[in-house]
Amino acid sequence: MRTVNVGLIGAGFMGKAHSLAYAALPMFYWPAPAMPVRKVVADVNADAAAEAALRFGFERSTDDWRRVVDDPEVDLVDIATPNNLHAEIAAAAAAAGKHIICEKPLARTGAEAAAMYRAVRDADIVHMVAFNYRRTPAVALARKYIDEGAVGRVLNFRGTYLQDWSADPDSPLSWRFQKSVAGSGALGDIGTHVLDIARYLVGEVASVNSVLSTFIPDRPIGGGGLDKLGAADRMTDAPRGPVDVDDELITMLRFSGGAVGTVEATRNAYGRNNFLTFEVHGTEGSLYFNYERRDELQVCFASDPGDRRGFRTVYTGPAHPYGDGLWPIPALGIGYGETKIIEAYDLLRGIVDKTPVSPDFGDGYQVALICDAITASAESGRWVDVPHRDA
Ligand code: NAI
Ligand code: SOE
Repeated sequence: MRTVNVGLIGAGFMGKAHSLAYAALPMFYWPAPAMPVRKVVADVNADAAAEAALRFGFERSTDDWRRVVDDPEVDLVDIATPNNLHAEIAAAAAAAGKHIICEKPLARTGAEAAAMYRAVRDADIVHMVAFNYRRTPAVALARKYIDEGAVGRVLNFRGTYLQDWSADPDSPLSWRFQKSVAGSGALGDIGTHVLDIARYLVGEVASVNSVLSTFIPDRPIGGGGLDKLGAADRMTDAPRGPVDVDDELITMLRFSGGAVGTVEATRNAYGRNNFLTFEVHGTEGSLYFNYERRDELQVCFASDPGDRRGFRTVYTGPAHPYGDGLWPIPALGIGYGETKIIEAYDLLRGIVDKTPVSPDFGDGYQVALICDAITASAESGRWVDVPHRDA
């Protein structure tokens, strides 16, 4: 069986999730498209890199990402660093002819994403942006219902991504609150996941009318390079630094196909954890998904008898998208790890079959253009058109 040698850059939360996916992929999908080999892991923190090699099962470690990109043994570069490093690493990896998976958001701005897209477009490589939530089987099932016309013409998409890990003003000023590193706040960090799903289910976003708000203007400095996402790190006595990104996004959307929609995103909504939801209303029915109940897709059809009409629950299992490799009984439980295993599976299939994967850097670039338009709209208070990415 063919092997694909992986060079992972960034040994934090996503480094762990991606490593798990490479290890577990052949256990779930067999025969695997290729055997992923965890070759080398890099982290700017040498101790973290060495520890990751042990914990995540890599043969070697380094504190210099360039050694991963330049490594002749590496076939696939996996970018799991904070957002400010995505562009430079991706450009170097493309120039070295490596396949690339890059965490979301692809870039901090549309211009940065454009450069990344151009770097990979003409290279003979597979490139993927890690919007993994669209690979939740229930989300893929929603797409199937829409493609088959089961809900008719889509009229409305109502999406949210609500969390509460940064609601405490004394949780640290991690890289996610620094524009120079993150690019934006809730918008880029979690709003982009919903925008990806909106494009996946409904199509291109044509224009936006948006509000971006920052409610917690400063936070305690410290906590190191790793973002512990609010856990355990309440820092009441530390000096504080400015937050220069948004805490909250609210945007209206107009889709090219005529549908309308809204997206809300915040990491400060007490009681919400990974509340990534969408409701799709069409001329023939409705769909509802909530990641906190991710085995379930709620469906309602106009064709149901009037006295029986209402949402009913489909539990995803072997009969549904990606179900052949997952657990044998519906509702045994799809987890975050499974979405990353499916992502790795599709990526390796693309590499082996030499076929494009989705979402790719073009999709990541288009989402970055939507984010730019949202920022411009929030500044002007007006509707702003979203340009289509240049080919
Ligand atoms: P993290 O803070 O947990 O880990 C980042 C790691 O990158 C740290 O170990 C840090 O030392 C390392 N790093 C920083 N500079 C580096 C450099 N120059 N060279 C090598 N390593 C370096 O961050 P997390 O949560 O893993 O986020 C990483 C990326 O993944 C971000 O782009 C984020 O937006 C994305 N993400 C995506 C998720 C998804 O569901 N798809 C979930 C969480 C994060
Ligand atoms: C923090 O908001 C975070 O880790 C995001 O960065 C991820 O993209 C999301 O999947 C989970 O939450």
